[in-house]
Amino acid sequence: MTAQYQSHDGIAVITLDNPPVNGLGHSTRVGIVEGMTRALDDATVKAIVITGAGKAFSGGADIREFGTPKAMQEPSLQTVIDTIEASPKPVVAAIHAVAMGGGLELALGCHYRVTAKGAQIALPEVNLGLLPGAGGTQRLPRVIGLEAALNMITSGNAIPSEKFADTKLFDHVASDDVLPAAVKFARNVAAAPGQHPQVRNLKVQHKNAEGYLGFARSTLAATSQRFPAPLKCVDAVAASLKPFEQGMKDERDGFLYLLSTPESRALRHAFLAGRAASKIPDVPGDTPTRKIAKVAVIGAGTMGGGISMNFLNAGIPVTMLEMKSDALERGVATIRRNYESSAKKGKLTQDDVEQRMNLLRTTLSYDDIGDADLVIEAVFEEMGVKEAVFRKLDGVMKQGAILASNTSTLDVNTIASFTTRPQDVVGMHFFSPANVMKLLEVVRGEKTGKDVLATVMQLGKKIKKVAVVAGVCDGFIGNRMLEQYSRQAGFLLDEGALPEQVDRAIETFGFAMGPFRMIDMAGNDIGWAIRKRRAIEQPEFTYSKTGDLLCEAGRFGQKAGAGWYDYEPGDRKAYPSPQVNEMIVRHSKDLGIARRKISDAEIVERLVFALVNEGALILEEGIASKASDIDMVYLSGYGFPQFRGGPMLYADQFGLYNVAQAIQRCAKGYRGEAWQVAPLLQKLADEGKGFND
Ligand code: T1G
Repeated sequence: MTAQYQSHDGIAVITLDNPPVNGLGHSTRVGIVEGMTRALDDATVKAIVITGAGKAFSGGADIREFGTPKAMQEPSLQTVIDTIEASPKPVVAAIHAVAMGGGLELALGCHYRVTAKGAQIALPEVNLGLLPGAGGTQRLPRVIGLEAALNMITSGNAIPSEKFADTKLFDHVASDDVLPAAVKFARNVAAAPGQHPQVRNLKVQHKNAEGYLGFARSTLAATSQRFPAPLKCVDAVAASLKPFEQGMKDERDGFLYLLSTPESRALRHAFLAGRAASKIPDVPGDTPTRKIAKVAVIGAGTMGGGISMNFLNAGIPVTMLEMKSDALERGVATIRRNYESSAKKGKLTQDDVEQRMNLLRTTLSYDDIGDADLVIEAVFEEMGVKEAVFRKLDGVMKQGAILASNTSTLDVNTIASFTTRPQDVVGMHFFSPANVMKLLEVVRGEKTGKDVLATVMQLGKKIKKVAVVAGVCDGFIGNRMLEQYSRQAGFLLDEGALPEQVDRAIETFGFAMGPFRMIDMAGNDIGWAIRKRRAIEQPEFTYSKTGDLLCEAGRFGQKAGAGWYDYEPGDRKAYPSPQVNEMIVRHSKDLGIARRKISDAEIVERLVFALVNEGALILEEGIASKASDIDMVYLSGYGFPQFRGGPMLYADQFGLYNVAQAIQRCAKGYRGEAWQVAPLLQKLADEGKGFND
């Protein structure tokens, strides 16, 4: 049972005990009801305290249970809360650390609430595409008011409990251990005469509820087009103005509606996927990690500077090494400029800026970095340069230092072979701008030590990155899939589409930026270099020639003032280019292709399923250990729409049978050789399964 029962000297204590965060899964719900029954049957028990073991009072309903029969199996959370609220003996919630979602709703069903100072409370269901479904939208407005409740519920933000010390949400704020304080409080109220308060009997007062709710709706409508939950939250909170039972019914209807939406499935998947990413199948969770107290970064350019900032932000000292002092000065100046601009926006104080800059050291000599615990090289992307750096590092770095490469395309096993310590070598692929982008691909070499992986994954969390382990292959996970996506984007131009149509179609699907606007921003010469390399190494890898024609015309993108689109000086807006579109149409003619009208649906299908099919190959080859890791790569590093949960989850929701059918149709079309259904995709489709099952 994941809820314990004790009673002592007239006070029963029910302790939620379902690590890691006392999720209110079925067994915990059973434990609470059984505890309540024992307490009510025991005449010596005068009052009941509910508390949580470990690091939380409760993190809410068990997200892992959603979509399984247990989620709705009685006693439901609603039943548990009704049992508590109807108790003739007073029930006191003793809250510490975290009371979120269903956990806070459980406390709201109690007659009294005692909280420890600093405990974080929240109704974050909206972040999962849901609304509080166990009375939170009805009880919270009754204790803290309509506006404060609506803000908490639609933002999902965690708030220190003492902020509500003067409201009916809390009856007492304990300055130290909350359980003894709650037991003492329970003993006092047990002795008090009369009915114990029930939140449901309070009334919601607001001088202009309709006006306020209308304003809230229009504000939220502007920012939540692709997410149905926020507006449903407003509807549920609005129902708190009705009689309680009616309001509870409205809340239930809204919750059940949202539970079945693809957006909620996507957001719940992303929540669990984000936490699963740090679990590496063959690396035990208790693998000892190395202490990372000092970091060295080789290279003070855009990447080196951005990488350094991640560690400075986390309070870890960095020594940045360059070959020339003017490059170092430029690098330091850029870092300071970035911090100053954050300070101007109020994101940092001036003290924060100075504190971080004071953690930064620079040097021109490798001799100064030998005592760093981790060194990350961000030098020119050429194997010869990497070799020189790693041979040098092998000679100067202390034993036990981790030697990391920020390479985005080169073979980490080859890089490791330049050292006498391949077990200490790992890839840490940051994405530009490295101090902003959340994704960090941790590239595992054949000989990379398990403790090195465990250390880097733990460090990734500390520097607030989404760290995902990738095996060694060309492009790791993200870029390898992106190459297939880009190939299809080019082929669509050959066949009849234009850049602005392709971009608009995929941006309507939800991508932050379409392929042509994106490559114009990154630089068309990057793809050009890859295609030239492919032409030598893998001539069977064909591409549309339009990208080469563009580069031959010097149209490298925004940085050249012209790319797939035209750009005006000082204006980042992409204007469709008549010159480029004529070039595309002329190229189709040269190929003898009769251009055809291509639907937006086909554009989306070809681009997204190109990602999915390559993702299936990546899974098969073990480059990614789970489909949810691939989803995290695309959600956190490539602008895949959050409300769709990542390419692999999107394919699951589309149905892998249908995905396979679509790919087979593409294989019969132009450049069909690019389309072979990945064996794993076909296998799962045949079995009626999904990647994330
Ligand atoms: N259900 C299941 N597992 C959960 C969980 C939950 N609610 N919350 C956390 N975990 C797991 C998480 O996957 C990870 O697992 C471990 O706990 C530590 O999490 C009816 C319907 C509570 C602030 O949205 O915000 O109630 O990787 O790394 O940084 O109205 O977890 O160790 O295997 O995040 O200390 C609403 C979500 C649910 C809260 C702790 N509740 N959780 O943060 O640890 S819906 C939430 C959090 C609901 C009702 C509705 C945070 C935390 P593993 P962690 P942390």
